[in-house]
Amino acid sequence: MSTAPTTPPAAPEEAPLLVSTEGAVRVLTLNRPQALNAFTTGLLSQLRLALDDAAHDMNVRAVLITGAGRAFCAGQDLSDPHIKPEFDEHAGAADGDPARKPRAKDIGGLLDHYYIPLALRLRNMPVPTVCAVNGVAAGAGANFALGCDLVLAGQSASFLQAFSKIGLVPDCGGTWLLTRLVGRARAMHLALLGDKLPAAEAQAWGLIARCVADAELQSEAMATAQKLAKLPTHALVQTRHALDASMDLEFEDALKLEARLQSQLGYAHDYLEGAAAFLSKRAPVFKDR
Ligand code: T3D
Repeated sequence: MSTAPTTPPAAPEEAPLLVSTEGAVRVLTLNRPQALNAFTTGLLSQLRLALDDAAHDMNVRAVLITGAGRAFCAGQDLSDPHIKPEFDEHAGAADGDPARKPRAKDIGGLLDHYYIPLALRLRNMPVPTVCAVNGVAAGAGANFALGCDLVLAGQSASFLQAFSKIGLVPDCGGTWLLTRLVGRARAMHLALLGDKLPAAEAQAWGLIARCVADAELQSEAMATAQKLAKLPTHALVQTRHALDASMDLEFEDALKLEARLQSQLGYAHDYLEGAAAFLSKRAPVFKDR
């Protein structure tokens, strides 16, 4: 008796996100190198859960995000069935045939459901975040990177607002981040043309903190994250809050916000520890989160 041939099960895709810990630094590595680490809904969900987990783990004092392979992230995976346009069936209509009409999908819904919670989760992390951009960062991949507190990029990395080339506007916080980081003229240049901005120019423009040699990127980024992890975490996070808020405040209101934050921080363990350690010429041990 013969049995019908069976199709071997497809090899499961490797974990799209790798999570590890070095000391007090949680490392998240986007891991879809065959698609330049493009975001699928699965990867977006895992990333958000991993950030939630880092936020709630009191042993974590900094998060480092990077990509596997030659790219950091090519933005939304345009072949993801959740967003790929479907085509109305039409007898004889082939690819390129004007009779073959794409059926619209709700991209805004995808943003509401996946990207907005992720971007907010990243921006409101209770610990500092570092991004090591190891190659091209495009579309939402670029803006996710730029949403981190400190962005380092390897010399061969580049940033591109790929949206205009496919008929969209910058998302994942791009409109807000770009204007604040590089000003309107350069934000418009990046957003309208969608050209690659090499890492060295990105540093010169003030888009990122540092461009380093490719071979040194991961060690530099880890050293930066470890350094942040030893600093007073809560004060760092309040610094992020004050700097972001300052863009929309009058000078006097910024002064008042600073005073209010110092009032809170001045009663906290880390300030008392920092001042005491300075006066007794020893290294401080910060604890607040
Ligand atoms: O629905 C929505 O769109 C809403 C969400 C929007 C947020 C967004 O992020 S929109 C922007 C989406 N991203 C892009 O438009 C970027 C598309 N990719 C590129 O422009 C180029 O790939 C890069 C400039 C990033 C890199 O170019 P290059 O020459 O180094 O690599 P490549 O040959 O173009 O790509 C290598 C492979 O990755 C290739 O697959 P293959 O041919 O080897 O099997 C390519 O198809 C794949 N890939 C690259 N980007 C994406 C992708 N696959 C799916 N989605 C991608 N975004």
